[in-house]
Amino acid sequence: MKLYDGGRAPNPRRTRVFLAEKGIKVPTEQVDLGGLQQKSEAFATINPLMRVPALLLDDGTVLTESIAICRYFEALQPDPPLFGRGALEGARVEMWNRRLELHFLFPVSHVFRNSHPAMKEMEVPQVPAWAEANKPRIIEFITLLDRELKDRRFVSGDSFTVADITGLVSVDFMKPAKLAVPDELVNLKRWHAEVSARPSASA
Ligand SMILES: N[C@@H](CCC(=O)N[C@@H](CS)C(=O)NCC(=O)O)C(=O)O
Repeated sequence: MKLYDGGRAPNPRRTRVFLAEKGIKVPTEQVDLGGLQQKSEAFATINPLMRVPALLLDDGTVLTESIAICRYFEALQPDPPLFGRGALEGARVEMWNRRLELHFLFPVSHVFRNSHPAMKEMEVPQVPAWAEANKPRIIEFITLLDRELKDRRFVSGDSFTVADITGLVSVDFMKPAKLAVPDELVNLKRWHAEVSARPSASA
């Protein structure tokens, strides 16, 4: 088994944090995104979408999409449960993870990819107006998230789940996108401080 990883990029980081929470170690190979190694012929045969993470299994099967990879490991090692326990909890985790992806991680990614000079060769064409259009959407969503976190410890309930991992990488990805969490979002800041202090956060 081999995990194709991508340094500080948010999606490979989601998988690494997930594995660290589970205490699972997987041999990894770094794909140099800055050097556009993901677009090489060799990597395109592993993932034709030319993105990381990608997990190569011993029988040659390749899994891509960070959450699909996380689900694979969840099934192999259910403890600690990071996709919830039972029908309702599982659905709530899925709901919050999707909400965070669609309304937080992806918009922050759009801002970064469409405004940062270092992304010129990866995001073709760069559309600065799309970066600008996403900024108020991010603030609107994290304001909602802040209200939700007023009454609970983690994103989807009382337990740390994959939705917290998506939230953690999204908040941290705001920095290179030159975005900041407004000071008044105190519940979001409290939650971020707590999840950042987990040993897995540095994975
Ligand atoms: N939906 C995919 C997204 C994968 C993705 O976009 N990965 C980025 C790094 S965060 C990438 O490989 N970018 C390379 C590129 O755009 O050329 C997932 O969840 O894994």
